[in-house]
Amino acid sequence: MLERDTPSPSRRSRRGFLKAAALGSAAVALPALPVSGQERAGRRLGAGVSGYGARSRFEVATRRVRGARYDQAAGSLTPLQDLDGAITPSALHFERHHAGIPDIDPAEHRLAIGGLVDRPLVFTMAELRRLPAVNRVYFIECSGNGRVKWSPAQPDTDAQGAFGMTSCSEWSGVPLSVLLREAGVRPEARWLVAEGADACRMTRSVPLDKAMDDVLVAWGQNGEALRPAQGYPLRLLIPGWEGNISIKWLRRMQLVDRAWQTREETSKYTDLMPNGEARQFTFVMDAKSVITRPSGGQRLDGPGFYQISGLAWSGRGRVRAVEVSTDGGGSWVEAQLQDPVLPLAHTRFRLDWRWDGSPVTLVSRCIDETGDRQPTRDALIAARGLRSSYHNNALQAWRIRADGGVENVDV
Ligand SMILES: Nc1nc2c(c(=O)[nH]1)N[C@H]1C(S)=C(S)[C@@H](COP(=O)(O)O)O[C@H]1N2
Ligand SMILES: [Mo]
Repeated sequence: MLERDTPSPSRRSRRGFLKAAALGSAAVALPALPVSGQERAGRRLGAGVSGYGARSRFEVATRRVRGARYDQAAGSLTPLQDLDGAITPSALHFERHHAGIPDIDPAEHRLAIGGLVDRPLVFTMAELRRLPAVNRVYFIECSGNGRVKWSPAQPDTDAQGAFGMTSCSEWSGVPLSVLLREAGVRPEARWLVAEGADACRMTRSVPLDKAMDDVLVAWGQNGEALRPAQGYPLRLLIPGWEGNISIKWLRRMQLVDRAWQTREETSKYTDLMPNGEARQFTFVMDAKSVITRPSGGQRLDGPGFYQISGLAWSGRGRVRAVEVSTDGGGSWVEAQLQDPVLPLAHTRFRLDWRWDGSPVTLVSRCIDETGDRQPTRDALIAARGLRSSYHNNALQAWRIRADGGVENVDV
């Protein structure tokens, strides 16, 4: 597989890398394979087909539940360290609910639009699905993602524990602007207030210019219906902004002249600054990145070739570059970005690397298309103080010990 007839220059150097790393064992002609458990059992027909697929029983990546499993205000974290590519499998999309997951029959669900509009409207799911739909790949990230970085690094924190409150899916739905044009927004309207159908009736105010821009009213996730945890049958998807504003189980939207100052906009989801004042409506998620391989809790199998790989994203648009340091931030090299690099979506980066077996500290740094770049933890704390728990996008570093173990450190 590694040998090619006409190697391109990059292939040639890759091959050199692997040769030097002596990956795999040498064999002459057709290598004999070790006898597997399946072979020992004798050659038998495999399993048949099924109506809805399940992964291999050997695959074990799971969401990690924060708090008690049956706590309805709990959250669960995407196992970023176990994923490939940029899309999060729906079954592993992180969850954050404030009052549990409601059980909604789509045949009974309605979406109402009212307030400062010419024509108040009520849609059934079937009516919504007749409208001009689009697919868009977007991440959703809780503004509390990276919260652990306000405290000094704990060695045993892994990528999931530190950054698992972000996931990226292909969403299907209708642009909110289509619905708003249908309703006819009155000139006095400045904000849109969206309400969920869960027990807490989660409610957030959305500025009208964002509502008319790239917001989706989504029913699809990765080609099928939304998962109940993601808002089945209907959610708001407000790309690039803190996850809390993407109201799940969406049932009502009102056009209003000012923000409603809901609980989620006053006591929660505000950032207390060093001077004691709180920042409000800090919507945009800043540029972030995390190396997922190698990352905390993993172990390198001795010196040699490894591909450093991770995810980067920004609520301001596309990722322009990801820089990786293997010396704790002393020097940086640019990683390769995996196509397609989409705005407001997770972007996978990769860097071919050889570990010489000595202790090293790996760091990644995201620079987005607006030039916004991740700060060091010290720089972030100097600007923001230590009194907020949201919106921490400080650099993440992993220390590789001489024994190959990987642990969480600050740089
Ligand atoms: N109706 C409703 N919408 C909600 C929430 C909720 O509890 N109820 N949680 C919010 C929060 S805090 C986040 S981070 C995102 C999480 O979306 P997810 O669970 O699909 O990952 O949904 C937001 N929308
Ligand atoms: Mo959140």
